[in-house]
Amino acid sequence: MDKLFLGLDCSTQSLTGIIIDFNLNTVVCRNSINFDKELPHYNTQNGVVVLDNEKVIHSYPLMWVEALELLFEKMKDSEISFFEIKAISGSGQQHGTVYLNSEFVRNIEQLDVSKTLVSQLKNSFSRQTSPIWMDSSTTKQCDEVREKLGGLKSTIRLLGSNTIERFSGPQIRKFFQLQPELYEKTSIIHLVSSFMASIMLGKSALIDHGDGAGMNLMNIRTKKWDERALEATAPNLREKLPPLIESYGIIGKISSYFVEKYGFNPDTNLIAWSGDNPNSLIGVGLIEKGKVAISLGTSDTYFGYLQNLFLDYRGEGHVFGAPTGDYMSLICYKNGSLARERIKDKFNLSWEKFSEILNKTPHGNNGKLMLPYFFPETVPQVLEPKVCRFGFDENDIEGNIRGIIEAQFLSMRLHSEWIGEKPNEIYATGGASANRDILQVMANIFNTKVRKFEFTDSAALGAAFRAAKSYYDLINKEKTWDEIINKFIDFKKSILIKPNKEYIKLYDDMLDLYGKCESFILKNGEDPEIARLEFINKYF
Ligand code: XUL
Repeated sequence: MDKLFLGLDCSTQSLTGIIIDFNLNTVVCRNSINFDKELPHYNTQNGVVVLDNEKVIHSYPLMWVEALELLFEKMKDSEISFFEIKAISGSGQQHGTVYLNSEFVRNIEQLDVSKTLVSQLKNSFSRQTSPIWMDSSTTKQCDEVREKLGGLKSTIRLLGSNTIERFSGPQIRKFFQLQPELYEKTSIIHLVSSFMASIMLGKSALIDHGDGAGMNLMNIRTKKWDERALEATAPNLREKLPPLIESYGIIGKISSYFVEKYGFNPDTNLIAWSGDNPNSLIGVGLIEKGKVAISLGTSDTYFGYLQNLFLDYRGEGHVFGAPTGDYMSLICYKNGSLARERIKDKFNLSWEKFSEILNKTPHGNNGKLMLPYFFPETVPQVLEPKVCRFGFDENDIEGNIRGIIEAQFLSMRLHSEWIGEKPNEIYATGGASANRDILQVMANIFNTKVRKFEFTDSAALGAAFRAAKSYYDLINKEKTWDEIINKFIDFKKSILIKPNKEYIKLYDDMLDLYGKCESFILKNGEDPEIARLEFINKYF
């Protein structure tokens, strides 16, 4: 019976696995490993370690491997037989790079089932830690590469994005510049997604067009490694990078290690892994224009499906490959859930209490506005963290709670304008999308309906959908994306949150004001105080 598919998601804070059943049209098994809690010996905080200074943020690839073993140990105790799984795909936090030595491929090819993965892979790294998407330490390298590629516009035209601190290319360049001997000893550089795929495959896996586009190394039109970008980044880089493949490409059969150890079927197909955002695009069923998704996770992202290539020449937005073979647009905020948690924790609140206060506070926050850069931000670019408050201070509970939530959505509305037409519906996903009160603020600020699904694991679900799609194509029982999505995403069971029309004008004006605050702090623009007082007079 061709019915079970596994989707894995190696995210910043956890590794999640879900199995979907095509007969029952539902998720039949879900498990997750939280890195901080379940692998405390790595000493991570929110899945990461801060090295040298707060701009240098890494994680441990060996921790992800250990989490994989732990996850399968947990999942195999469920009633579902791994043997029935027909295909597997996965998702990884984007941009993070894993540096492997010449032992790696031999090690994964010859895994001994009587030993753990960790014990057999620990000598495979030329660098023990992986810089991840939260790292903001490569401004110098970004400038160097951009200049070599002919400046902002030509870089974006070539790669689909400006050179960005967290993207893999500038990170690779920094490693080459600071530790040239270790760079030299690196045989393969993987992304989080292709690294995890390699372990399950028992061979070095390919990088898909979705995640490949987040490296500042892939030509966004030809979807091939770009010679100029490779050369501008580091010497002999092409030899160290795996080839690229379509996101729906089959990369091989599962490694015998997993067959023997956990009872998978040796015929199980592995589909290329991709980044968490491309996976989420399909995981929320976004394959048409006019709708966008907002994922509220460790990072907050705003993304949409693009049938044709469309670029942001201001350099804040990105274009990646989509699982369908087309494109997707995205903007990413580093100040996502960790920034919301800063406020919640400062006042020692539960999420329920946080919501209660949010609901009590008036729309427009009595004219109190926040620029919430608790961490370096990418949209807009802010390299030194700073939190700016207009009309209140850090001890004002109500001001801070509504301040951060309104700031996050005002900023998204302001900075997503390049994507074009206003969306007619927003799909909400990610952990914090479970909070209906936050979604109501989102709906009001965008003046758009927000749809909240039962399921928040959109990246893992998207990976399982991708596994199913490629498998059915392979056995000539093609299913359309719509068929797959409609089987598992029950629009009738989703909740539709409507914008409150009463606040349309207020938030249009507040958007303007927010833009003025941003330009005052970041671009030496005019002091927004008079405009803020006018706003207060008008609405409060
Ligand atoms: C996207 C980005 C983050 C990571 C982590 O560009 O950096 O969303 O994928 O989730």
